Amino acid sequence: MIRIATIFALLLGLCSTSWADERTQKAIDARQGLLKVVAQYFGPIVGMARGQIPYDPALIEKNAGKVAQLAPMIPDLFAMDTSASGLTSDAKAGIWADYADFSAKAATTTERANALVAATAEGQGATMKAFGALGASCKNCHESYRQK
Ligand code: ASC
Repeated sequence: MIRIATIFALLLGLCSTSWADERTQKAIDARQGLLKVVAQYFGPIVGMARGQIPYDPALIEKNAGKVAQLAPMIPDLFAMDTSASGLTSDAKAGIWADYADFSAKAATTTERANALVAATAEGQGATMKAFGALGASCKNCHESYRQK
């Protein structure tokens, strides 16, 4: 009887370990997916800034609006500290050491995405200036919190 109980306890331990890993991997997948969606909306504006695709302020307004909706989800999806999991990710542990700063950086991105939406009414110069500020907020957070 004791041996069977021991085996059950071991199996339960194995199951709960893999259950925890699965939950952690899902959190990592979700936040990586979110940032990929952000990049999908961001990408065409990069193309316009580089002159690779025609300037289209209506599309910038739409896409920047989507980024403004998505950016507040960044702190939500990084709420779980996965730094001790051993699972592969580019997220630096500093995110959870200073989650308030991480969240503030995401909030700056939201503000700047909204500013870009507004700037599309003011011409190409103002739009591209606002886009530069938005890109700088992405870069600023990546430099602090994303592994090279
Ligand atoms: C992107 C992308 C980033 C940002 C950053 C802006 O399209 O994938 O990480 O823009 O390069 O500075």
